[in-house]
Amino acid sequence: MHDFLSRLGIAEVNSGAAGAAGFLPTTGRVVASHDPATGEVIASVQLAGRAEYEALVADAQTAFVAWRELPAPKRGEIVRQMGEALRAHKEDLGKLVTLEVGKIHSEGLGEVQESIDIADFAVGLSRQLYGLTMHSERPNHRMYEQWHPLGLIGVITAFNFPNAVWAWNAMIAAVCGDVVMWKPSLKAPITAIATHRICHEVLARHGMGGVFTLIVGDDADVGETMINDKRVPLISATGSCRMGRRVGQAVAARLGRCLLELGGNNAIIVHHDADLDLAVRAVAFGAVGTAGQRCTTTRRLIVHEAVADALTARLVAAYEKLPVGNPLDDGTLVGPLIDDGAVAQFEHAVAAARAEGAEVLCGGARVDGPGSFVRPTIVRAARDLAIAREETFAPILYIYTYTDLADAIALQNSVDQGLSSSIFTDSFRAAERFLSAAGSDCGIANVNIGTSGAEIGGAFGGEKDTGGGREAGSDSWKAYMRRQTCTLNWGTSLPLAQGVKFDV
Ligand code: UN1
Repeated sequence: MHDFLSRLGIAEVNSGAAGAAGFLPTTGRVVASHDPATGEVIASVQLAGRAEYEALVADAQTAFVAWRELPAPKRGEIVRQMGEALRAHKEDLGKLVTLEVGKIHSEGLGEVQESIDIADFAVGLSRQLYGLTMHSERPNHRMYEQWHPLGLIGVITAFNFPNAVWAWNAMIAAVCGDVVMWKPSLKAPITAIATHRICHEVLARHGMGGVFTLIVGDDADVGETMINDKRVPLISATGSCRMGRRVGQAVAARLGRCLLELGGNNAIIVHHDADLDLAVRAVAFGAVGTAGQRCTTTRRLIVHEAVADALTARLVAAYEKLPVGNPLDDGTLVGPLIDDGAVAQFEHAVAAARAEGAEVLCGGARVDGPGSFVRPTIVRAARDLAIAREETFAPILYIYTYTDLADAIALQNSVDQGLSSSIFTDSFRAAERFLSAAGSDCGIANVNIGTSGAEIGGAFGGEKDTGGGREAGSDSWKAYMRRQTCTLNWGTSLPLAQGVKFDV
């Protein structure tokens, strides 16, 4: 076992449930987590089931009563210490992210940095959970709104950001006064266990161990129980559109709240006046970074016909030099896909594109040998491809050409998903048009930067089948709180609003 795993407290077989006092004994099936670069087992987890779920809900509910009483800036101070603990473990945790999900080391570190950043953001926010005051129409009345915590938040995360997406939710929810139960992906449970342990140690020092709980279990069992549980007023879920539909329906049926961050099918438009040096670098990072497994990955490139051949040639040349290999090795830019199931989906998409008459310009095949590696792939599409309307979690870039910017924007917007989008142009008019109400329909719209790699300060999320949720910065915190409108009468009469008379 790697040294850094023992420093993170990872055993060969780990418990899949952690409550107020720490990890609990579990009795479910044992699931191994594999290094996607070698196929070797990293460590295993004994899954938790409904009995542990009930115990954790009880811990969380007890913790909530104490946590919500603590002033928000005091909660912020504890979150600050969690950010410090993540800083102290950044190198080890970043390596674990790389080992377990295959993103290159710099991206593994970047992911932990994203968690540290959101902790810092949440600390400041803990003194800025502002409500508005309004002028009452009645004399001697005061109106204002205040924000209270919701309670227990269920956070369901995907494998591709096994650390940061939980932190986006957990750090913000914590300063808001909520408690969080985390159900991570079974494809990345070890990162979740290590991350939880680091933060739990800080909470436990303050006698607040139940504020964050962790449950590693099956969707059909634990996941379904959580999304149908009225004691969990908000479910924040990241994953596929299919998963989001299931979560959305179950939570809506009990009139709960959802925060959904689902699939993307993100495009970059490259206008005729674009700086192609910037565009090549941004497209390569957007399409190939994290081996094409970000929800913000660039999947479609829509290029003005005047620069299409030049840009395509430069991209193919850049792709052919991309170092594919073990993500822990210095110099590697493309690691493996998460598993062989993902490789099969990649192969299916390439075959489907060929069957639709598209031309594979480079890549298109898996890499022989151990590990779930594929070659970064560029597909030239002479017409709209059905397969390009689906989100395939792999480094496949579909290139289209256009003549009129209006057509490029329409093509970009024509997919079901609406997460991220970009335009490369030096034209003020083209950029503003892209950003206008008639422009990109996505939750994120960028100019001269790619579709992925958003900062935590903005609200993160997208429209249409992406689910409509917003996480991380700006005023996303409001999703984790309930708004209360308060009217106080400090006078000696009881005037009614709207001039209504009701004298008794
Ligand atoms: C995700 O893929 O689910 O903007 C999140 C980005 C990252 C977050 C991606 N900051 O690419």
